[in-house]
Amino acid sequence: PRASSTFYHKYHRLEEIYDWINRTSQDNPSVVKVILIGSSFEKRPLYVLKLSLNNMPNKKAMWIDCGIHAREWISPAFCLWFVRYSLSYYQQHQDITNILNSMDVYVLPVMNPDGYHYTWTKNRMWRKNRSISDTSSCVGVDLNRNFDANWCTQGASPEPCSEIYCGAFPESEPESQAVADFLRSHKDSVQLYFSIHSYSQLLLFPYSCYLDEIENHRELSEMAKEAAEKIQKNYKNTYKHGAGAKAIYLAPGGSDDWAYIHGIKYSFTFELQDRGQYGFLLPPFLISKACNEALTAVKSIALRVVEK
Ligand code: ING
Ligand code: ZN
Repeated sequence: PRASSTFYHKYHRLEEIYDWINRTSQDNPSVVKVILIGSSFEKRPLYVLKLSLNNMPNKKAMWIDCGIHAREWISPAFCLWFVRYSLSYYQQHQDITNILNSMDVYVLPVMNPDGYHYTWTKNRMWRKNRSISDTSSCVGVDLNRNFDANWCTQGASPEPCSEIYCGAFPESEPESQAVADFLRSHKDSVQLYFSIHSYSQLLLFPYSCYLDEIENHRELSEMAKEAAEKIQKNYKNTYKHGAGAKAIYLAPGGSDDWAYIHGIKYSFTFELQDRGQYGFLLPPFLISKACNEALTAVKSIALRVVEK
């Protein structure tokens, strides 16, 4: 990419991320397409980058979304990091080459642009989107409680002032609806789903909305375990893994559970660095290590899916 590599070692305001999306597609016109999948409550565009590194027919695909929660700044930073890595190391490194030869990648760098903008201008610790309710003066829905997966049961709140407000109904929010619509319309190709959050260093998979184990629990658990072992070996950092409801807490309405129920059998939520020292305020000097850890896990799991 044209921008100096220090670009990827910093956090960026929303306008800079939109500029980066433009630049990245213009600089790589044969490989990167920008897809407008919808717009936010405040009418900001929701752009997905489609990376398609070769034109094999019937290619499968994976999806990565970042920035569901506004204050988790390392998450959009990871989406940018992942795209740069893919464009730089295709045909240079074996693993990413194999993955990109058999899968297209859809990357949504900021699912919650209104909230992200708000964390740069008004309140650094904002989590939800910025939708206005008819019944309360409190603002925002937790987009990771707004998907149609055992919606608004224990672990979410029907109260608009709550940080885990589930919204008026499933997919009430334009951001979650846009993602769900896109995945519904790409049901035949998308096999693998990742949602990137922080913090806690966890590699999670469904269910978060039920205590039951999913049908392929062992397989996803093995994949997550192997990914955590690679992070441990390469970066000397510990990530736990498990089904969301057991590893952390019951959390209905999450995007990975919805993706799984919708038919994407390989569905993960990663909680990146750290384990609480800086929390959401992860300093820029840790961006590269946090992103490389997550990249290791994404590659490890994607390779396993490609090998099927
Ligand atoms: N954690 C997630 C949250 O939305 C989660 C945990 C994962 C919930 C998967 C549901 C599904 O609470 C953070 N830090 O946001
Ligand atoms: Zn989150």
